[in-house]
Amino acid sequence: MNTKDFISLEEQYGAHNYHPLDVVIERAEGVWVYDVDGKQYLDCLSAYSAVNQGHVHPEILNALLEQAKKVTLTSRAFRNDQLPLFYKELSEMTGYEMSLPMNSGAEAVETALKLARKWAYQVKGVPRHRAEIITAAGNFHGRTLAIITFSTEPLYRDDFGPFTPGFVTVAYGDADAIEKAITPNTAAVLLEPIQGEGGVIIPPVGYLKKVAEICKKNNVLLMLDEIQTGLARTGKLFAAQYEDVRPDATIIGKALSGGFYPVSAVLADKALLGLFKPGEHGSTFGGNPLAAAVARASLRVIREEKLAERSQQLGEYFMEQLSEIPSPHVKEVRGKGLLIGVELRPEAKGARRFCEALQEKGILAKETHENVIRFAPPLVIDKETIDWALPSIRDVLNVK
Ligand code: IF1
Repeated sequence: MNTKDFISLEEQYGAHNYHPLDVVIERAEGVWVYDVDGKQYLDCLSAYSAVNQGHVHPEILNALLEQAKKVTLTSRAFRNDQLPLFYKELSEMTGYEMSLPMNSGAEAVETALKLARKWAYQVKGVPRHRAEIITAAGNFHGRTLAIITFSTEPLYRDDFGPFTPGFVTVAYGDADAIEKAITPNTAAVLLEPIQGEGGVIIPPVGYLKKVAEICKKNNVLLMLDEIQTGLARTGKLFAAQYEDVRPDATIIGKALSGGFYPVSAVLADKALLGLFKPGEHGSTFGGNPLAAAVARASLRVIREEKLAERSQQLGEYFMEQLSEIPSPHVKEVRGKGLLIGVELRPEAKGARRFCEALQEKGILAKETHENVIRFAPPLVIDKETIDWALPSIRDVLNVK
């Protein structure tokens, strides 16, 4: 079987809900991935920031293997000896009193939405079934029916109605728009600190801080989706820390497992997360011992290898170097830590062809929103590897 064979099997038997680059990956280690022909690539996507710790991190692998030999799934009908330690370590690391574990990011977002509604009825006194949640245009929070209700991307939404009531969408980056949208029935504001899928959109300085103040003043919860930006990706444990904002709920996923296994969670204090009563929410796999053991190791690696500091330092260097590349196609280079977007001019005819050219040179990156190339390598990358990649990136950004 060669690359072509794998691709044709996939095209024949799999749903066509993706348009991947034609690279068939067989194994990976750290920042490198290898295709079925043995060709080596630098991973500049990190599975959308799920492998911040690097591919197949040995410590996380070990935790996975050791736990898999003991017990993998108990369901929450019984208790297991990993989940309590996961809860405690997550709390100590993030400063939230409690957490609720799920699997995918979208499930954790749904969990937060349910929590906000419950809080609105039980605590704020909003009349039942009237709660409203404010979201931002250009958001990406997942693919469930409730979540795509407030997507503003026609491709993600248009063919999938009818939609879920109770959501309001305002412009991103505009705190006044949020204040204007608040009514007595508003339960929460849900935002990404940086919009990843939206094209690495960084809101104006002070935005999150102002939104947090508005929420506090109006008795509205602030919930931040740090599924992509969190866990060291942007140079701090959470991107909201750049503005000293501590939201009422923080949603995490992706790198919570270092890419080994889907693990997500909602973080909040007891006054909020304590509202869920037995039976009101759950998941067969959420909080299972294998997931908990993997997540504990993933968090340990983030701490021990100081991945936030690494991301901040190397991100600054990488972004500076990218900004200095003379190219007729580049409109703007922006980012935080190692979440970097290179926006191309409309005349560049799309980012996809540049990603294909990078693939030729042994660098895997993915376009987002037509015109943005995202550079988000695993946070264990070093300066030498960035220096290795830069000449190729320079060449590609100068092709006609
Ligand atoms: C795909 C995008 C990235 C997320 C934020 C929740 C979720 C995501 C901020 C849902 C997921 C993924 C999904 C993945 C591609 C990827 C993505 F381009 F689609 F938008 F990263 F930028 N909140 N993002 O970024 O988490 O349920 O997927 O675990 O192929 O859809 P999930």
